[in-house]
Amino acid sequence: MSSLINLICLLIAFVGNLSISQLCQPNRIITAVNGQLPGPTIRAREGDTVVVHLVNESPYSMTIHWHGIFQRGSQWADGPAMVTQCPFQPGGNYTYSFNVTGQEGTLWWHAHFSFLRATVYGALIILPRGGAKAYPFAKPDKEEQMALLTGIPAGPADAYTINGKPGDFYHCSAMRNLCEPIRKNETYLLRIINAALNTPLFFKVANHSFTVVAADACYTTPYKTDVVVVGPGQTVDALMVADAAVGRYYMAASPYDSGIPSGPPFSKTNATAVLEYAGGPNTTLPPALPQLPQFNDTDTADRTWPTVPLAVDTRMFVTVGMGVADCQPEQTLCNRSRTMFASSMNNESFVPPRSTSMLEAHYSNATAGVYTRDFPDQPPVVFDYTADASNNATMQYTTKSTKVRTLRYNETVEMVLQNTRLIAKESHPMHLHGFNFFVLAQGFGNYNQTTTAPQFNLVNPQERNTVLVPAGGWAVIRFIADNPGMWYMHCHFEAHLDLGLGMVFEVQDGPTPDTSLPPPPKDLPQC
Ligand SMILES: *[C@@H]1O[C@H](CO)[C@@H](O)[C@H](O)[C@H]1NC(C)=O
Ligand SMILES: *[C@@H]1O[C@H](CO)[C@@H](O)[C@H](O)[C@H]1NC(C)=O
Ligand SMILES: *[C@@H]1O[C@H](CO)[C@@H](O)[C@H](O)[C@H]1NC(C)=O
Ligand SMILES: *[C@@H]1O[C@H](CO)[C@@H](O)[C@H](O)[C@H]1NC(C)=O
Ligand SMILES: *[C@@H]1O[C@H](CO)[C@@H](O)[C@H](O)[C@H]1NC(C)=O
Ligand SMILES: *[C@@H]1O[C@H](CO)[C@@H](O)[C@H](O)[C@H]1NC(C)=O
Ligand SMILES: *[C@@H]1O[C@H](CO)[C@@H](O)[C@H](O)[C@H]1NC(C)=O
Ligand SMILES: *[C@@H]1O[C@H](CO)[C@@H](O)[C@H](O)[C@H]1NC(C)=O
Ligand SMILES: *[C@@H]1O[C@H](CO)[C@@H](O)[C@H](O)[C@H]1NC(C)=O
Ligand SMILES: *[C@@H]1O[C@H](CO)[C@@H](O)[C@H](O)[C@H]1NC(C)=O
Ligand SMILES: *[C@@H]1O[C@H](CO)[C@@H](O)[C@H](O)[C@H]1NC(C)=O
Ligand SMILES: *[C@@H]1O[C@H](CO)[C@@H](O)[C@H](O)[C@H]1NC(C)=O
Ligand SMILES: [Cu+2]
Repeated sequence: MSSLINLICLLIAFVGNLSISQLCQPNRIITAVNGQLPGPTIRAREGDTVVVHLVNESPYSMTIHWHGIFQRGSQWADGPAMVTQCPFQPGGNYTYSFNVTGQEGTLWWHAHFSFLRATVYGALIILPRGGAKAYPFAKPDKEEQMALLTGIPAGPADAYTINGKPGDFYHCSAMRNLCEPIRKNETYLLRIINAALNTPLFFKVANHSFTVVAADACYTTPYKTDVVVVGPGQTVDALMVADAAVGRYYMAASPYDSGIPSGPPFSKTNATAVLEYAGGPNTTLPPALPQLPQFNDTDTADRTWPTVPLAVDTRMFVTVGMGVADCQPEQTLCNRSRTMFASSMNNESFVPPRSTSMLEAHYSNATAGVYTRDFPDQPPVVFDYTADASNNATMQYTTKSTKVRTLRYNETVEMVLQNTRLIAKESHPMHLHGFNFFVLAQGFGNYNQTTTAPQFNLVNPQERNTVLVPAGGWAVIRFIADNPGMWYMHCHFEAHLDLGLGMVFEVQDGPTPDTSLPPPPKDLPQC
């Protein structure tokens, strides 16, 4: 089958009086895309070219990230502000163009500048070339899949939402969140996206179970479960058979936080939508409720898949966590204590450059003053990363920097992501741009190579673009650096990203034009 060009136009604008008035804040004005929350779903088939024309009528500078798209040959379209491009200005417009090749399933798009992704996001669905009948699992009856997003608008007091609405369990929600009626015995493909800024979520449907078939647009060995866990940035595709009694059921999303009791406060509410069978009796009885796990139910959250490995060229051991840093010159509010909260990887707290994007600096060999190539492969000291006793001022101290790790084209990288107990106990959903990685292992405590490496599973890879590094624990990932360019790796908690929990891989060109970074588009926004 031939590929298509999908031309999509997105208008980013200030919108008032959207259904957002349900979120306990009547008449709030938000930034929305095409007047919708979530923004429009982009549907393509594998091999298609997606061309998105953006017109920015909001008062904010903007970039859009196509979360999980590899961007091979279109590196300039990845989107993170100051890493691959300067933002485009209010009143401006920009056209992103990229191919969706070698990926199928559910991805999404979101703003990648400041906190704008709270409302500027939508689903990006890639069907097989042959359409739904080419899925590697039984074709669902319902071709029209349900794109679900759980999101939380900025602000700690706000609600969780499913498709932009909080549902029945908030006093302020005037309107019931209803799905399209479903039909008895039909199979539905649910595309679950965690678009929340800062919260991993449980997802359940009362009296129904799922067969998980994909995660982050990678097919998985199918497995049955009655609860799905999704970290911010992650997606899960799950089949659901409408095999319960004809009636009404809640689907619900509730927070998961393994960091209790030292994590930051978060809302322990739940977002719901009502799932109704067609042809049921007309009733005012409340829908059936699912039994949601408790927010600290680590056992449930850890029912994950096994893993994979390959030969390794570069091994990195990287601590991820919170800390403090010296006040920066521009932070006048920070005078008194002379330090401020920061977060870091291997004690390097990432600061994006201001004058030009890192990809432009890389391309033009003009990196001086933009970034340095000394991101370390180990933390500065080996210590008991997860012990309460390590949480002292010396260990918390980090420095602000813009450091990259340079990789040869095609290098295989193994990275141990070790969470620390500094300041807080929090999980970190670590997202890598430009690649998928294999998750080799995950666990609690301090990582031990001797005991863990023999247990890496070589058979059933869990392949992802975002891995939840548990509070007080670690994760091991591997990827092949076969995509030249500048690729951001960062925590997908917006608050942590803002504090510096990120670094950038600089992947050198390969031997051929095909394996080299192409020149920037002529209309790439300038800073
Ligand atoms: C995208 O696909 C089209 C059609 O196959 C091709 O002409 C174009 O070169 C591809 N672009 C990139 C960046 O690979
Ligand atoms: C996009 O911007 C260019 C100049 O930057 C302008 O000529 C054009 O009219 C704009 N298009 C839209 C649809 O706003
Ligand atoms: C649903 O499937 C069950 C079991 O196969 C069958 O008994 C029932 O009649 C079916 N109902 C409908 C409405 O198709
Ligand atoms: C749903 O499941 C609960 C137990 O989890 C059960 O008590 C209830 O009867 C079920 N409802 C329906 C409509 O099947
Ligand atoms: C959601 O939370 C409310 C209380 O805030 C509770 O009554 C309700 O049972 C919860 N819903 C689910 C599906 O657990
Ligand atoms: C259900 O009944 C109520 C009144 O009892 C009526 O207003 C409503 O239209 C009915 N809905 C359907 C779908 O029949
Ligand atoms: C979860 O939190 C509750 C209190 O909210 C506590 O009673 C329970 O022991 C905790 N469970 C775990 C596994 O920490
Ligand atoms: C911080 O220090 C600068 C210069 O010493 C001073 O002008 C400014 O008022 C101070 N800000 C606060 C919040 O104390
Ligand atoms: C950057 O440097 C490399 C090797 O030093 C050279 O091949 C390339 O042409 C340079 N690129 C630019 C844009 O100057
Ligand atoms: C701080 O923690 C480190 C690592 O656990 C430890 O070696 C050091 O002795 C601690 N310092 C103090 C002052 O407690
Ligand atoms: C990249 O590595 C793979 C094997 O890991 C090899 O098959 C391929 O030829 C390499 N490509 C280049 C351009 O070096
Ligand atoms: C790793 O585990 C082995 C076997 O239990 C133990 O001998 C070794 O000391 C551990 N290494 C570290 C760094 O804790
Ligand atoms: Cu984080």
